[in-house]
Amino acid sequence: MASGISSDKIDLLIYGPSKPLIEQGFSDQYVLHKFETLADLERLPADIFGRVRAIAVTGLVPMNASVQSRFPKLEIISSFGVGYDHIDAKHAGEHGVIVTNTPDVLTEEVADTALGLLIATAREFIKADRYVRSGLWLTQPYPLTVGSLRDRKVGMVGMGRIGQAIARRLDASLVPVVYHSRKPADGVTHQHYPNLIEMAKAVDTLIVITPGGASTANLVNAEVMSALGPRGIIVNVARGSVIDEPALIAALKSGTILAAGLDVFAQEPKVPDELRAMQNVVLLPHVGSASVVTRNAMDQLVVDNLKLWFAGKAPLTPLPETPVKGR
Ligand code: NAP
Ligand code: 8YV
Repeated sequence: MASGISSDKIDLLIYGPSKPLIEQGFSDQYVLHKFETLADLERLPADIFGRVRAIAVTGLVPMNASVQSRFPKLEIISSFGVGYDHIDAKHAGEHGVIVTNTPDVLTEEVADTALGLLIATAREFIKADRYVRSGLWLTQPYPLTVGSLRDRKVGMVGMGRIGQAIARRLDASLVPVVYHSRKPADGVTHQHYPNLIEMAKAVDTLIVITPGGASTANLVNAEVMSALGPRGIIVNVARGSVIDEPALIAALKSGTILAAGLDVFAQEPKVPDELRAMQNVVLLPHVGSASVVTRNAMDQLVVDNLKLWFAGKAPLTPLPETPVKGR
């Protein structure tokens, strides 16, 4: 994309997967530089590092302290997605750089995905679809599923924006819900468990919807899976890092838990062969928010946050780690 003399124009780096709506969202007041990977970033002409004032991060590419510190004039990072475990927000805050994300506009879509994934896992929809396609239905009916929502109690791991939207869907489906988070969520009447193991003992289903990053790494571990027990179903729409993936594979193999529905993995897009070979898992390629309508809304929010900043106004969705002052 364009580079060269930018004088009074705003140099904006678009970093990550191609996103036409974001790339087309800026007037000729902006000079756009586009790079998809960290390796591409290394090939950026040296003079551009000193000119970039804004970075639009369009995917889960690393935006750590060492990448940020390459841009001495950086004012704002506008990131696509609500999760920001790929961005060192603390470093940005300490260096006066604002970081924005895209909360709320994807909440209902991700909640739909979580409920769909839970039902598909419990009622074996993907396996049953394969049964029809293979012609086996002509020989005998599909076996009754051991899993059902009718006799389940769900423990939400995380009860923020998306967790609450999932809980509303479960309430409507008459499925009892409790939750674990570090502190009780404002305005939520479901029972709160400060201790995840205690909650796992009290339920048979976990839906994981916390942020990723250090504070939640391997939060759902072998001990939690044992506490959940042999009827246990785990749905993860958070980040792969929140579940101890080798422990999950072992628990699924040994019957320590029944099944899992996973939208996210530890080393995306690599999914362990062992998981891919299992019949008691439903595997999605990180599509929680991935509809045209929701992704368009996320793209638009990335653009709006940047434009507001350069119009001298406060962006709509700054992170708590980088509060906007004086606008
Ligand atoms: P949110 O409103 O900030 O909610 C986060 C919830 O997690 C809160 O209840 C929070 O409560 C809890 N939490 C945070 N750290 C925790 C910890 N260490 N232990 C236990 N609970 C913890 O965020 P959101 O908008 O619901 O989004 C949640 C996450 O979903 C995102 O960060 C992202 O990783 C993931 N996501 C995935 C997809 C997808 O495509 N699969 C799409 C969107 C989002 P406390 O602070 O009280 O602990
Ligand atoms: C995106 C997500 O798929 O918002 C999030 O946290 O995980 C998803 O909506 C992800 O950000 C990809 O860039």
